[in-house]
Amino acid sequence: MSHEDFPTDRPAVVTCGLPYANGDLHIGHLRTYVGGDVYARALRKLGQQTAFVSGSDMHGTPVAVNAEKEGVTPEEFALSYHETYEETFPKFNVAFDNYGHTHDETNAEMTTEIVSRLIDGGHVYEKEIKVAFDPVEEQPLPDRYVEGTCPYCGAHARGDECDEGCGRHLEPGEIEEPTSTLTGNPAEYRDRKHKFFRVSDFQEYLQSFISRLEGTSNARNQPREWIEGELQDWCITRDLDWGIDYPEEETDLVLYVWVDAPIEYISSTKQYTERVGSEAFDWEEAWKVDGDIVHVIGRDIIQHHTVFWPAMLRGADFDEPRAVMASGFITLNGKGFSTSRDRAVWADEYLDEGFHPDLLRYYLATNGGFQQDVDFSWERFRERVNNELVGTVGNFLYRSLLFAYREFGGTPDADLSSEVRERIDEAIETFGAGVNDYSIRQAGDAAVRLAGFGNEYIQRNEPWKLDDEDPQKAQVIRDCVQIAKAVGVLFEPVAPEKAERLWESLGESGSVHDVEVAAALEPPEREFGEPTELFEKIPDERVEELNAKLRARVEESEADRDGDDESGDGDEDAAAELEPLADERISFEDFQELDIRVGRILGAEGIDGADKLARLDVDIGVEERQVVAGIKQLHDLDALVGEKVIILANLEKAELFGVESNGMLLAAGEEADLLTTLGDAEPGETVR
Ligand code: B3M
Ligand code: ZN
Repeated sequence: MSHEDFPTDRPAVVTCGLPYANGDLHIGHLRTYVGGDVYARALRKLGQQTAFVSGSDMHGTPVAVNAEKEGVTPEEFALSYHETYEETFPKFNVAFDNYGHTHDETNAEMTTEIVSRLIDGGHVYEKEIKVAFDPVEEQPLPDRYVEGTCPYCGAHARGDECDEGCGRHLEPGEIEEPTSTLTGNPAEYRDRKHKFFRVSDFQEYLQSFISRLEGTSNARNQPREWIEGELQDWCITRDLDWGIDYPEEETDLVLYVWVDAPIEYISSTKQYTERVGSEAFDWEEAWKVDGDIVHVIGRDIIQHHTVFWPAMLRGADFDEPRAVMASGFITLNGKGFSTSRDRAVWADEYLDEGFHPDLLRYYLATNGGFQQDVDFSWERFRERVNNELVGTVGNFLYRSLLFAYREFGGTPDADLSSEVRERIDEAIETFGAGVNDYSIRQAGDAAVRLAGFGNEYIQRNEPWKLDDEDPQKAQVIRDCVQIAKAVGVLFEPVAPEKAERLWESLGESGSVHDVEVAAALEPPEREFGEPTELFEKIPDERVEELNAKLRARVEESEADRDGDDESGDGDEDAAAELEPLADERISFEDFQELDIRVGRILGAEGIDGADKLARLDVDIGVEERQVVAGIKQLHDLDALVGEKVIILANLEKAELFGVESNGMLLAAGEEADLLTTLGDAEPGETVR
């Protein structure tokens, strides 16, 4: 069952999953926000009336727990992150029409209205359930305040989700062997009265909803299993002070964070209407009558968006989502991001390194399909920027516009050839089909491919070899300027700022943000100035430098964690967990490529300014090496002199805190227990 293609004559709302106002953003978080922004811009390019909204998720135990750790109120804590997010998104050209938060009045009112409608409709009931309690503190332990074992898969689970195992939403009382995350005390289950939303009232509806739902296939298929089986009702209240009060009666319960969070999608749209007027965008038309609602989320929250949320909307008599686009996970150099280990590229850090936001947008939007997992590495980033943005897009634009400027002072007087018209038409079509398939990669690639065609076209026609009098010369350049203009229009969703610069250098008036795809075929301006390069190459050394920085940071933070554990207030769970064995085997040849040597420490000293790093001089027989290692606080450096150690000698060089590291000291475990030999192997002998 499919909806009418975009553009429709209904208002569209594109939403992004609300970030918990709970910590700094890294580039992994940005994937869904960039994705949502590209999608909203692409819809507008097709002429679709679109509002793009989101907001910060202020409530819930993740916020409450962290605020408590920092000794501030949840409100102060969440607001400060909210403000950071509000500033950060625009820096990446993620331009929400409205970015609110769940703790404001609009959302409190909207939530009260919707929950009251569910109550009035008879979809909410009270039930006595088991709730985890800290018996020492006499405190209820909702959600993340409790951890234990998942009853479904046996994995370690925290609060309301099994985030390390089967990924299921967990209801209060379900976690086995519960302990308090605050005190470490074993928790006990006590009877408490809570409110439940009868999701099972909507089973039949949800089954038909899912058959209509568009978006990425993970979001359309995964819910089937839940919806076919017996639907569990959903506990919508919590024993917490922080949240929106349960309406209509005197209780000390607040609503579960997952009730008021998605409602912010509606509240945020309403705030947008309040700002621009309902002629410009009518939130009620979109949410209550007939709109095209597209949710862009991470794949870990598919169940909330395809089961609980549509049931709530239906129960409260609102319109249903048209599509859910669920992104895959993102890794960094093949391993998960870890905010606690500082193993991340932070959003601010990326910008501080001087990289343009559109480069990252391009990477995130087109490096694989939206629902596929994506790996980020500085190496791959450099490769894609240099080959695709500099080599294909930038190269075509610069060479053709420079030629046009020098020879014709702008666009030559000639008609567009039918070959190029058709090729641009095809690009517009691919772009539109990408939008309708919810493939931002396809929409984003359309411009890059067109630029690739432009390169091939100018190369094949060699206008530089043609005589000034030859009309063919004007023709080829006229075509190239048109291709450049079309690239600007079609690349705007992915690289808005770069596209705007191109637009200006084409002498176009107005903004490329405001034009639709048809502008790609409108005649270019007759005159324009000398173009400048749109993209710059990233040198190899930058990649080495950035990787080394990341490595140093992770080492610093691991050493930090060790320090914390020693003082006894660290996370218990980090203490002695063994990493699982690697899945993949390597060949003997691969192993032989590692040049591992016996070494002897000749000198060791701490590096000024770095808490954890030490500089070592190591004799490895064939030569002396300077090696940097994160052992400053873990060993008595003076006592290490004369000790035999093991060095990976052919690791690429890195610079850590301004000191070159030429090799790696091998060590085991969190305490950096140094490897040595049992016998009398001499420095320089190889380990095999
Ligand atoms: N605040 C973040 C998450 O679980 C959560 C999203 C809410 S979307 C309505 O990814
Ligand atoms: Zn599980």
